[in-house]
Amino acid sequence: MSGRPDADAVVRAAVAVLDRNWTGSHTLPATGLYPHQWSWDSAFIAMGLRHRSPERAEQELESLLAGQWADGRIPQIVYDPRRDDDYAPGATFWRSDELPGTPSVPTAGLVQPPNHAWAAWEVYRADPDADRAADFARRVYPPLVAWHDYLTGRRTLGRSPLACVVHPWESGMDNSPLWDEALARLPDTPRHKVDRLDLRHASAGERPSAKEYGRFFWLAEQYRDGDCQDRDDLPFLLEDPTVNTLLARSELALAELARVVGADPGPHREHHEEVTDALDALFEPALGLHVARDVTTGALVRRATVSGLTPLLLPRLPRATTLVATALGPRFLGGGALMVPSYDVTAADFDAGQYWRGPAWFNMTWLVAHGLRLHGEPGTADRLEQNLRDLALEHDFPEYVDPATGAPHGTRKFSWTAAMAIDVAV
Ligand code: 9WN
Repeated sequence: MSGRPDADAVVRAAVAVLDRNWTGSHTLPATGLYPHQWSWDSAFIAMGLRHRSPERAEQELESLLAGQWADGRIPQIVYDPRRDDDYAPGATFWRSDELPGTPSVPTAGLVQPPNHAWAAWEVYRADPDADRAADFARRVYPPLVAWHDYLTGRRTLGRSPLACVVHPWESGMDNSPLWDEALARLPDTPRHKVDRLDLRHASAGERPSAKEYGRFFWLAEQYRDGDCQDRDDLPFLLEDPTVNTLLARSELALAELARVVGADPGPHREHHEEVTDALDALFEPALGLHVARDVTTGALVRRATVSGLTPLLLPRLPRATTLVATALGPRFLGGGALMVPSYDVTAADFDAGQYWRGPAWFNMTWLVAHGLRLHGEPGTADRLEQNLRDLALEHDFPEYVDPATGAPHGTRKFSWTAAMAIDVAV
């Protein structure tokens, strides 16, 4: 995609953002609002960093892996203890050091979507130093296998090969409409005082509501007080399309890494197929895309969100033609959106500025663009990627944008926005 006049300017500015947010061992999602290391952010960041410094991209992923638990989970957040007063819930909320099998660094007990093995494979491929790349592959393959084993062993709580999320934070799409009904069944009164430290850095209208935060904290408290054990009677248990799509996509990457390190790629390919097939249970014909399944009630959550478009990343997806039509149709891109809205623009409660309830995010647009290219829509993929990098540069790498106008929202100098912009500009 080289040759476009401002590609260099995009890369230069994006690299400056990643340099600014680099701590020496990992990249903060954004200084201020997110002062620790976040799991799926680091994998997206590594995807962009690999073009400028494969070595730093390797360090980014390995610094996250230093937070892995003995049961294989890669935590949502690896805390920097020096910044524990800057984000809630912090390390003192989780008290991970009091549990057996936890690492020496403090972490959250929850997880985030598994895009790590995919990122590790892309970083490996981008590293021109063959010895360094091979060493990296040898070091990361076993912990990445353990991570997938955790998801497929302890998290398949819905009598299906699909992994469950036990908290909205685990989906990475915290206040997505997919979680409304399940959250409505929960109390919004945690014992822990809900510190809204986030509101120092972002306006209330752009962040989850007080009620949502009450429920987020209540649920996190329940999970922590149960020693972060995964049981099928947890109060929030859902199967999410993006979590499982990234699991399946990452299994393909693990199969490639297995080949490199002399392990058997067969089980990874088989698991890829199994999750791809199982995802069909989340397909909702009336909406033309995948939705979440509430394991507690057994019901599908009939809301069209960007999560339900990401199965397009899977090469052998049976519903690909329908998903492409839905992506290009009135709920998402049909009205001329510049990037992919996080929620159905035709829904009565669509809100173009409210976090995961309407705005377009750069990581999700990048994922959907990949999927559209894979399934025969290169023109739309190119247009989305062009808009992605242009809006990123124009608005100082915002967290998310109004999908119709491109108006920026949330924090600025946001790391994965910069990383995605580098990836599509080089
Ligand atoms: C909770 C760091 C994270 C992203 C999530 C995004 C937001 C955190 C928050 O920021 O979530 O994990 O405080 O709102 O929703 O996807 O990983 O960038």
